Amino acid sequence: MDGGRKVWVPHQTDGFKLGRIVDIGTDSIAIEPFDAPGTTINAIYDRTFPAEEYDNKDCEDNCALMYLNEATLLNNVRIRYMKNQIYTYTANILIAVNPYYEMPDLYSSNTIKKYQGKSLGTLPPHVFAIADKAHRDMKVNKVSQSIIVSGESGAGKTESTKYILKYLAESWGTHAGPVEQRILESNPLLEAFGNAKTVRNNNSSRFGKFVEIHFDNKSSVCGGFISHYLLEKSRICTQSKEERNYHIFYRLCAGAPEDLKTKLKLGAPDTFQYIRQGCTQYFISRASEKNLNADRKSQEYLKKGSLKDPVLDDVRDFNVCNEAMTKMGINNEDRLGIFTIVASVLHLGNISFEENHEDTKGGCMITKAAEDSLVTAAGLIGVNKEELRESLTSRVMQTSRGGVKGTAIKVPLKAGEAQSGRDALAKAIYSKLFDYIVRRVNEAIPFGSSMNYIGVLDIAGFEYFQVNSFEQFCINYCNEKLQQFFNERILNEEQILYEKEGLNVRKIQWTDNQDCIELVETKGSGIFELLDEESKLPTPKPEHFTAEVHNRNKNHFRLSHPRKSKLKSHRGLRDDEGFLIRHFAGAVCYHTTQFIEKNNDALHASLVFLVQDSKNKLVQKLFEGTKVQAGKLQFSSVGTKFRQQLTVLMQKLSSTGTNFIRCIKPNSKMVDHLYEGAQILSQLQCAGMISVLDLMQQGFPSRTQFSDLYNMYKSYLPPELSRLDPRLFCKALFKALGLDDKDFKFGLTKVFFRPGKFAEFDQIMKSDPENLAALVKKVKKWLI
Ligand code: AD9
Ligand code: MG
Repeated sequence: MDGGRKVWVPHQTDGFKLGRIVDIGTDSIAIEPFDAPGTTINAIYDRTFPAEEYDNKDCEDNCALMYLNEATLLNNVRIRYMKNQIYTYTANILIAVNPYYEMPDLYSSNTIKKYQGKSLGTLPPHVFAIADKAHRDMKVNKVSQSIIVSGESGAGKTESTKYILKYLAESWGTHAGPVEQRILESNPLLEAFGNAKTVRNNNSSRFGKFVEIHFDNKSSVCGGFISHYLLEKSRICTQSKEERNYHIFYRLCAGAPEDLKTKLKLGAPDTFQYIRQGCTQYFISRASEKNLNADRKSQEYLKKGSLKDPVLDDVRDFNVCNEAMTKMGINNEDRLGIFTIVASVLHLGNISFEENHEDTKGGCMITKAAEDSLVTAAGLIGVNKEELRESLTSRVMQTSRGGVKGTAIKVPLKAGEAQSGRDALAKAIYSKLFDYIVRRVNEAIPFGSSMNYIGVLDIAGFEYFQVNSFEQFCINYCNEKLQQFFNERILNEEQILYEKEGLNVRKIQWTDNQDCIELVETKGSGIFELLDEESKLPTPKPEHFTAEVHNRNKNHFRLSHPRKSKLKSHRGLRDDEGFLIRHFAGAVCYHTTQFIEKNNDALHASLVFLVQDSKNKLVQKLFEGTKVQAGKLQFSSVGTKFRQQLTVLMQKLSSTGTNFIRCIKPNSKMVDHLYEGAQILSQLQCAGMISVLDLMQQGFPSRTQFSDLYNMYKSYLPPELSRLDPRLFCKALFKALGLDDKDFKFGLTKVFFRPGKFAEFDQIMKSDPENLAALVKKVKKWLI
C-alpha cells in the first residue's frame, strides 16, 4: 500500500468508498475519499483494499479482476448492475441482482436459443447459461444435476427458478407438452396458497421447494416432481403490520363468483379476523405506483371492506389461479372442496371465546356474537356444530394407571387455551390443504421413464431479524448445511479445475462449520433433540429448555448467552429467554419463548377425532393417517420432520452435479437502479461469496485465457512478437519478465495467478517504455 494509491475503505451505507491514501500510520491508514476532497477517513489495514485501475470497467467474471477482494467484488457487481447487466460470475457461481423491472428481451425465446449448447463464459452471464450447463453436464456425465438458488427475501429466487424451468422446458420439452406445461403452470397455483405479501416482498414464498425436471434417455423432458418444505404456519392466524395472509384468502373473497360467495358465506373480507390484522395500512412502493391507478378505479370496491391491496389485483389473480387449477386437472367438485376448506379456515378464525363464569370447573364458552361463525365453520368442515363446540372448549384426556388405560375424562379449557386450540386446528387444516395441493400438482405431471433429473432448489437464505424465532432457527440451520455443501463443492471444483489444467497445486484449507451443525443436530445435546425432549415433558417450559441448551453445550464456541448479542434489543433478554448462535454468516440471537409450541404440529386428540369423522370428504382425506397418541399431550415434532426432509434433500444434492445461483436484493425500497452497497455486501457475505474469495486466495484466483492476455498486451510489443501463438507468447513474456514461478501457473488453456500477482504483472507491462524495450529484447533472446 503506497501513498497516493487508489483504495477502497469501509463505508457505512455504500459498503466501501473509493479514495486515495494520504497517510500511512502504524496500524491505520488515512484516506481522502474522492467524493469529499479535503476530508479523511481512517481505516485499519485489514479493511482497506486496493482498487482496480479503471473506474467504470467491469468484468463478467469476478475472477478476472486484477485485485480480487470484497470491495472490488462489490464494485464490479455494482458497475454491471448500473449498466443493466444484472448477472456476474465468480468462477462457476452466478450472482444475480434483482433488477426490479421487467427485462423481456433478457428472457425471450430468442435469448433461450442463443444460450443453447454454449459453454459457460462464451456468452454474457445468465441464468440460462447455468441451466444449459446443468443440462450439458447431465447429458455428458450422465449424472443428475441440481441448481441451488439462494438469497434473502425478495432477492429474486422464485423468479430465477421460473426462468430456469422455462429454459429447460422450452429447450428440451416436447413443444408445450403436458409435462413442462404443468410444471410451469404449477407456479400460480402453489403461489396462491403458499405465497403472501410481506414487507420484504409483495409475493413472498412462505415455503421452500425443490422442483425436479426429469429427462429420458434422449435428454428430453419426461417428468417432474415437486417437494416442499416448512410452510410458515403462524401467518395463517396472525400477520404483522403491513403484511397479509396467504394470497388465496383475499383472492377467493375478491374473485369468487356470487353464488360461490353465498355458498361459502363470504361476506366483507375485513370481517375476518385471520386476514385483516396486517391490512390497516399499505406500503406503496415506487414500483407499484402504476398499479395505483387501477386501484383508484376500484374505490367503490374499497369501501365494502374488501381489504383491497393497492399493489395487488386479487380479482385478476383469482382467475389466474382458477385457470391453473383447470390446467392441473382439478375438476369443479375438487375445486369446490378446496375453496370450502379455505373458507372454513376464515370462519373458524372468527369463533371467539370468553370465560364461562357459571362453570364451576373454570371452563370457557363461545361468545354469542360468534355463534354464526361456529355454525358456518362446522357446516363447511362437515362436522356437527355441537361437537365442534365441545372439541374447541374442552379436551378429552385418557387417564392411565400403571400403564393401563383408564377412563376418558373431559377437561374444560380456558378461553386462551381454546383460542390456541382453534388456531392449531386452522393451521393444521390449511397446511394439510397445502400438502394436498402439492400432491395434486405432482399427480398431474405425467411421469415417463426417467434417466436423470435437474432439480432446482428455491429456499429462503440465511436470515436474522429484530426478533428471531423457531422459523429462523430452522432456516438458518438449513443454510448452515447448504453452506457446508457449497464450500465442499466449490473447493472441489477449484481443485478439479487445477487438475484439468495440469497445475500441480497443494490442497486448499477452509473453515468448516461442522461444529455449528453439530450444535443443532448432535444426538443427546443438539438443540433439536433438547427441544423434542422438553416437549415430551408433562409441562414443557421455555426457560427450562433454554437452560438445557446452555448447560449441555457449555463452552461451545458457536453458542453464547443472549446478552453477548450486539443488538440492543437482545441485550435485555434474560439468559433463559434465548441463545445466540455464531453462524457462518454472522451471530443470531434466538428468542425461545415460542420454540416449544412452534415445534409441535399435533392437535388435541378430540380435534383429531372430530375432523377424522367429518362428512366433508376432503377434510377426511387431509387427516387420514394422523395418529393420536395415548396420554396427555399430543406431540409431533416439526423440527424432526424438517431434519428428515433435509437429510433426504442433502442426499439428493450430494448425488448430483451442483450449480449455484446467489440472488441479491439491491435495495429495501424494491425499486430499480438503486444499489445499497452495505446491504449488498452483507448479502454477499451471507451467500458465502467472501469465503469463496478467501478460499481462492489460497490458490490461483486470477485466471485468464492465453488469448485474452495476448490481446491485452500485444499492442505494447513489436509486431514480430505479437505474431506468436498466444501460449508461447505468454510463456516468453513471463520468462523475460523474470516472474517468480510461485506466483503463476500455466495451465492448458489459461494462465493462473496468485492473489495480487496479476496486478504486478500488469504494472510492469504498462511501466515506462525503457523497461519495455529491455523486456522485448529479453523475450527475443529467450525465443532464440
Ligand atoms: V422470498 O424469499 O420468496 O420472499 P424471492 O423468491 O427471492 O423472495 P422473488 O423471486 O419473489 O423473490 O422476487 C421478488 C420480486 O422481484 C418479484 O416479484 C419481481 O417483481 C422482482 N424480480 C425478481 N427477479 C426479477 C427479474 N429477473 N426480472 C424482473 C424481478 N423482476
Ligand atoms: Mg420466493
